Amino acid sequence: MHLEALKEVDPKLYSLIIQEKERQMQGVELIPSENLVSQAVLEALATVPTNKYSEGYAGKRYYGGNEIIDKIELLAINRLKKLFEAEHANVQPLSGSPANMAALFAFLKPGEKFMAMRLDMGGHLTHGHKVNFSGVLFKVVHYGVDPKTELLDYDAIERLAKKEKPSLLLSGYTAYPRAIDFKRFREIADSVGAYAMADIAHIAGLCCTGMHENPVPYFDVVTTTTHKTLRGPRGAAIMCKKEFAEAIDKAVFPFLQGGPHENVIAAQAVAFKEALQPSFKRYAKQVVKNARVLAEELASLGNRIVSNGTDTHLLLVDVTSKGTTGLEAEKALEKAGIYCNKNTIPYDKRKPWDPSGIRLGTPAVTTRGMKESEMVFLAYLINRIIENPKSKAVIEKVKAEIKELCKQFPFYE
Ligand code: DSN
Repeated sequence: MHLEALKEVDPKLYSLIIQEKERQMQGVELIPSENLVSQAVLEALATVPTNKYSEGYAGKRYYGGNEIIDKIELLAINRLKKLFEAEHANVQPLSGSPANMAALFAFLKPGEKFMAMRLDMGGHLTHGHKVNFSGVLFKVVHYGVDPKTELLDYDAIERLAKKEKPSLLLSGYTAYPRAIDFKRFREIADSVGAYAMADIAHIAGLCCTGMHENPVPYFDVVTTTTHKTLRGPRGAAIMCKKEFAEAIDKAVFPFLQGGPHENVIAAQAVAFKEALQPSFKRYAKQVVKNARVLAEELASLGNRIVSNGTDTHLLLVDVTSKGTTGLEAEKALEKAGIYCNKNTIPYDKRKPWDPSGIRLGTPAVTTRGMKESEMVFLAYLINRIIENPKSKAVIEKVKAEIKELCKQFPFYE
């Protein structure tokens, strides 16, 4: 990183950024919603479009001087459309929650009903949780997973949709490890006259590479963040059918947001170009392979894996099967330089602040070049900590092993 000016102007902040870079490089990032952007994406983020106000859209801005910005934004839009075979794309949402807010408001009036997965079974706050705008401003009917298989039960979802007749059916999750049958969701939505919406924030990088079904061509609206499996800057996008383009664009601006962050949009354009390369397909394939191996190895060491496995980049481990809790495991792993997050498991008997599970994912470690053999080793180290969360000696030993492993996979030189 070339940060000479920052170092001179603000040595304190410079030092904190260097410390954070070292933390990222000396630890293993297994939070499934995180990734490591390329040097090119980082460079685009730190560029002069950050200086520009560009409320509005290409060709129709509320400020002068947007000739080049229009080209940057259109480059991002066109690359994203190509990546997902989208009819229309909006790259201005600042992050996932505003993207979902704009999409919901484009299709629903306050008080209208939509159907989505419960947060504690793998949904998201913006999928109708009562403390979130989505649960306060709309009527929400929640579905969950089957208590035995911990899988989506499409027949049960269809029965609920027929009974409740929602105006919109939302699929796509933050903690569901298995493949989603988007075609079935489209059919269910059609059978009750509901709009079909998907939030593919987690699996976008898998959807655009054929590693997961891509709902964009046949769903009414699809939201995504750009910083998870898609490996771009922290931001979001909405893709929709042409007929809904105006409603979506108006819901983002002027309804919800003001000036878009054009430096982020520039960095998105770079990430979308990267995702269009054959190497990104290989990356996504390895992400899924790594997650499968991590799940299998943890299972073979006696850990209960929710739904018995994974088809995606993430897995949920019920750590109570080893006598610890999600919070205790997360903290102990953190001390050893392994980052993950505590997570509820379906029908969790524990509370969200200290649930029964941890959520692990492979996007970031795969970006660093780790493969199946490293996943086997990581599973062994994770299991050591899960079995001994209170042992300082075990944590120190694992921390040293993690540091050694990370040295073999440098990323930002
Ligand atoms: N924070 C994201 C995640 O970790 O899945 C969802 O918003």
